[in-house]
Amino acid sequence: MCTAMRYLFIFILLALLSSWCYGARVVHNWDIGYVMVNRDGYNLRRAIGVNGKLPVPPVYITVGDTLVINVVNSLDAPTTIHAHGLLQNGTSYMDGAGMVTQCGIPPGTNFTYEHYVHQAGTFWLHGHFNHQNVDGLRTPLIVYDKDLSALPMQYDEDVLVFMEEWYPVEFHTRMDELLNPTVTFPPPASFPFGLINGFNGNETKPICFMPRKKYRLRVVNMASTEWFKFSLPGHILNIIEADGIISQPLAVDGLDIGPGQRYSVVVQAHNSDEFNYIYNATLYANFVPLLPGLNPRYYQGLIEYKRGAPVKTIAADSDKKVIWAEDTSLRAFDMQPALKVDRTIRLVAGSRRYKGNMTLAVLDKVPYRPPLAPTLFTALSMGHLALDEAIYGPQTEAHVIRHGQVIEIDMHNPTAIDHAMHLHGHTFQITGSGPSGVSSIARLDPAPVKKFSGWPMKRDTVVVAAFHYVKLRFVADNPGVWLFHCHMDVHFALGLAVTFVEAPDVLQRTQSIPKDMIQMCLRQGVKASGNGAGNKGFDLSGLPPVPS
Ligand SMILES: *[C@@H]1O[C@H](CO)[C@@H](O)[C@H](O)[C@H]1NC(C)=O
Ligand SMILES: *[C@@H]1O[C@H](CO)[C@@H](O)[C@H](O)[C@H]1NC(C)=O
Ligand SMILES: *[C@@H]1O[C@H](CO)[C@@H](O)[C@H](O)[C@H]1NC(C)=O
Ligand SMILES: *[C@@H]1O[C@H](CO)[C@@H](O)[C@H](O)[C@H]1NC(C)=O
Ligand SMILES: *[C@@H]1O[C@H](CO)[C@@H](O)[C@H](O)[C@H]1NC(C)=O
Ligand SMILES: [Cu+2]
Repeated sequence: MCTAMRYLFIFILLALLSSWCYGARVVHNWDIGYVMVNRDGYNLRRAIGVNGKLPVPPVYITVGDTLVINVVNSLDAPTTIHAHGLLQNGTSYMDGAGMVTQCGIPPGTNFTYEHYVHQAGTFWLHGHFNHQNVDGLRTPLIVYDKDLSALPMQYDEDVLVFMEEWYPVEFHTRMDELLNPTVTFPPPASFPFGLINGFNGNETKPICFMPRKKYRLRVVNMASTEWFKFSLPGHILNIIEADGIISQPLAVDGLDIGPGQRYSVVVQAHNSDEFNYIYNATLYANFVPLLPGLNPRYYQGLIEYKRGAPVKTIAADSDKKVIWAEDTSLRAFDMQPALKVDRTIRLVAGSRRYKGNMTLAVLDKVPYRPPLAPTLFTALSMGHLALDEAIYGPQTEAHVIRHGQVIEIDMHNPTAIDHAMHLHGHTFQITGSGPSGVSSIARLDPAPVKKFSGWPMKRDTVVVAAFHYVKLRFVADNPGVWLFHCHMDVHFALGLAVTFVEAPDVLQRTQSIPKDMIQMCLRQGVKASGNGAGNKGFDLSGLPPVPS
């Protein structure tokens, strides 16, 4: 072997080794700005796109890669990007939660997110400042596995099915209508259209199947308030993943997916290409009236085995019960038993009327409102006072949790509306669920406790059904500041959120805010240190009063 060849060989070997050990650096440049789009076939409206486009193209990486997103903010408002489901272990400041882990990126400036991705699975990226996700700033993030043989089922091809809802007006317009006591409920823009893979519902492109192959369909609900039911009559859906966690395979007829949730299902294609098939995607909501043509909205797409082949209609079998996947019917593949609880935090969702007949939402005591300094910056700058919940300001609903403890969230939903609860920085075990006898004035009736035998599923977003509770457990092994909030943006905007300040003492020893993130605050006159009001000690003057 000649020298040059040998060097080339060593170089290739090194490149291979480094990409194996450290993964690739995958760089995306995102210029976030307004676009005028007609996505539903009726309404030309202003929306938020990336590089002048909507939908934002999905992002694909492999586990071990570093995902770099260079954001340029061309909006006239601050922006942030959250990687939904990535745990940000050691990098809480990269979580992108506006005024929780960072100030918004000011208009006309740029900022680079760097994510060291150690989790394979189905995630998504979305705006997390003033609900810009609802106006289009959202896209799937697919993290491919390196070693498929470790999965409970094998497959040949990966297929993405991402669904969104699309409203005729911008989010702030809907919120104004909702908060206006003179506008009767439901406000005019309450019945969105559904988008599938970026296209207006029924106009979506066919999904191509080849006979005998196995497909992993990654089904993502990026909707901000609505649910999707997804089914593929004539095929069985074998769930193997939910929210980035591998599950024991579970065969179902369909998925019932809450806002923010994701599933991977392995589907065995038929042996012949004689027929094409239909899949159903139904958009629905239970917080507005059911109205024919408006709620639910039924959509169909084609599973195309051969172009032009006849569509095989599968008559609904009235004898057979259709099995829909539920959050609580899954088991984790790693068979981790339920954790032993050190501390239970009881949270009760509710909605209350405040001054001016405004109805706001609460998850604990008061409607969540962002503080005047990002909560993470408070946790890092207040020394030993960071362990005192009071310094974060009452509106942040801060719960300080201790390093290493197993936390149980005992979440009750005594409202007539389902909520899709998302925890940043952790996946949680779902260890119990059932009807909740807790009324909004916190009366506790004995509720049957559904014991979860076996291996509780872990995920990052759970649907807490109306008049039900769930118990969620996680180890506080990820120091940082993590939001726990309803992923229905309307509810989140009304206040349905709390903040977990996890191990601020450890955080202070192990993490510090990059200088450019401090500058980002100061440049726009936002406090980058101090308590929740950006002041010293317990002086919270300047914080807006708690709604009464
Ligand atoms: C991003 O900001 C840096 C420094 O603030 C600047 O040098 C660079 O040109 C900016 N890049 C873009 C694409 O705006
Ligand atoms: C799929 O949609 C069609 C048409 O709306 C309906 O007849 C059929 O029952 C649906 N199947 C499932 C499993 O939802
Ligand atoms: C989509 O197509 C199906 C089947 O033709 C139809 O039943 C449904 O109403 C359509 N949905 C919308 C929103 O137009
Ligand atoms: C609030 O509602 C009550 C009863 O529904 C009504 O009497 C009152 O005038 C309303 N107040 C405002 C400020 O709209
Ligand atoms: C974070 O990293 C630490 C150290 O490697 C580990 O012990 C802990 O389990 C991790 N936490 C999460 C949530 O991944
Ligand atoms: Cu909700």
